[in-house]
Amino acid sequence: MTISREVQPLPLDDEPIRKALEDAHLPSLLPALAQITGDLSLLREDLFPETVLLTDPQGGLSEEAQAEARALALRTLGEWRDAGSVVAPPPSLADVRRMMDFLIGEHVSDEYLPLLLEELAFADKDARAPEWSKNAINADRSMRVAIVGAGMSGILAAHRLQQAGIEYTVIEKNEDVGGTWFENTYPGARVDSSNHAYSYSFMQKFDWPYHHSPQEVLLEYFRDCAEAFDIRDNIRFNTEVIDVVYDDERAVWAVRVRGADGAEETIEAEAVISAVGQLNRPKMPAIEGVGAFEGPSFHSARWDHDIDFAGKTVGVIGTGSSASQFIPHLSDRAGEVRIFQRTPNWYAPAPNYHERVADGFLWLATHVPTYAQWYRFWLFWAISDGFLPMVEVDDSWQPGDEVTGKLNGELRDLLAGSMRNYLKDRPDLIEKTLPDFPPASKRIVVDNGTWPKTLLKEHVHLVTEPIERITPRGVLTEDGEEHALDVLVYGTGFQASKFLTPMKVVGRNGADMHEQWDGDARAYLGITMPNFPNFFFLYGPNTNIVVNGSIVYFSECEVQYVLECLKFLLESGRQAIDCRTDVHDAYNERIDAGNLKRAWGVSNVPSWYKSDSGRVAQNWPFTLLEYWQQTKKMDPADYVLL
Ligand code: N01
Repeated sequence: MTISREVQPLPLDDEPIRKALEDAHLPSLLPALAQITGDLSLLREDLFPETVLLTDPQGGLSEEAQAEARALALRTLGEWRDAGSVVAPPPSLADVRRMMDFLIGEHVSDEYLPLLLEELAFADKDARAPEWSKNAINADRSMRVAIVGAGMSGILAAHRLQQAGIEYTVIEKNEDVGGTWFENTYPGARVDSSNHAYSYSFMQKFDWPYHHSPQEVLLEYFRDCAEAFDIRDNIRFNTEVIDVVYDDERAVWAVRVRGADGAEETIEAEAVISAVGQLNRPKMPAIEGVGAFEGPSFHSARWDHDIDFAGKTVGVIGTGSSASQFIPHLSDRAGEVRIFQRTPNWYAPAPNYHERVADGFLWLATHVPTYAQWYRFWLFWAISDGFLPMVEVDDSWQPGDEVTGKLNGELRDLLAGSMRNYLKDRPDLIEKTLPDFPPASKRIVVDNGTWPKTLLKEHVHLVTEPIERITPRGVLTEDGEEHALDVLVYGTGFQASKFLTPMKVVGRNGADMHEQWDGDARAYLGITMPNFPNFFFLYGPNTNIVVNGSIVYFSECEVQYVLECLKFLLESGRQAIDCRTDVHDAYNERIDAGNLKRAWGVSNVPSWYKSDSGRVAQNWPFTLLEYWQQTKKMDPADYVLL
């Protein structure tokens, strides 16, 4: 078990404290000190952060103010230790809000307070754990749940069901938990949101080694969670779901599965939770000749670790988030790299992208109670709803405009300035890499300069000529050049809008899920859809977040809602709930209108955010707060009760 949530006692010697404070994130540290001592006078006006920006983590504090804050922290920690290291009683709501206001340098709006308290998850209290149990409500009722997938969302759902005493089986096609973190083992794979936010609110890890940890660390975290939650025995590994069919008479789902030995079996369940993720099934490009290449070729999510790239000419199709992570690594090994880029990307600077967490920060996170949680809160704020206006579409926007509004223009200037700076001696590369579409039209790739630096290497070639076809020898571009390759890697993404592919799901009265969607997946709250009673999606349609927040947060909201639905079934004695069509349609109209006010909605740039029809099927266009509010409680009036 590597999830350290233990806080060690402070040493008697002040020196290690003084040393650690050099790496302190001061805006988070002072509220932590105020909390453990109960002394709110530590939140001094002269030490108030002015901004919440990832690029300015000390909140704009001057060097003198930072030194003053460190001295204050050293004194406070020493006195607190000498008085017995007794953590003050939990702060009042008013005091918590003062600490929050301090940390972000502005007034936290009242409506955010309950949400943020959940996210902070102080005092080992899991604020989102169900406070009820199945047997206490209805011990006789059969309530079996089948969860499809043991990735981040599936593990979470299993944990919550277990807490509520509900019987469940997780069906996982892989041999282990972890989902995307199990499958994507390409070199350079790491989480591009900050770790301290990309983790369960109730299972925060205080000792992340990196700000953006590599794949193996994330996989270990999710393995450890599965272990700690004691859910592994309920997971059927190496087992794939073939189809899921609803029995109208009995209100029971039949989940047909195939094990590793090819044997099929049917599992019955009163409810099904799909936790299969959006970015799971690799997408091969619609290019003539895919499969014709005679050398080794593979998709980034199926990395071939047996290949020795030394001295080889490697071609890569795609420049999305995956390719932007593995190409720099390939360029360190291969003799030559040819990158085939169809559309350029915007790159967001993340200065600590490859940095280890500084020793002092780590020390404080594991020695000062609540410091790690306050840092998570700071991140939550820095990367969440405050960022949304930057991708808003102003009324003045016209198709073809390079920005969607004033703030989007400022974002564009920032991102373009960073790229121009790196490539200042190569106008040809600036020309090829700077997009002519608004930032956030498709996913912004996170980077700390590694990408442009890779492009500057002599043996790396960025090919922007469109691909005509793939040949036995390599890639033929439309200018007639055949790029001879030894290895071809497809960094071409996933079948994101084909939700639940290739599973077949048949609901009430024989309704087929994929036929009902007709290539355009929709759901109510991204969780339920008409004709599929007691069938719930996690990370379903329109629940992907583009700029604001961590997807773990969304899964926590979704699972909370699903649990509310199950509780309703137990309490009401109803067999099933089926989403009302009018509720579902009205909801989706609002979502569609919302997405048309965002850069990704109005832009015609290709991206996995859209289904084949061009509708944004993936993204949530509103605030995190709104999703939290909508999923907190289930309203029976939204459902046909069966
Ligand atoms: O896939 P993508 P990805 N001809 O779909 C190109 C998450 N993720 O695997 O832009 C030529 O973004 C395509 O070109 P274009 C993250 O959410 C997270 O990189 O469509 N090119 C594009 O360049 C991310 O957004 C992390 O014109 C073709 C590329 O292939 C999502 O996964 C790390 C083509 C596909 O890019 C998917 O990222 C990695 C064709 N026919 C990924 N078809 C984290 O750190 C496609 N392309 C958590």
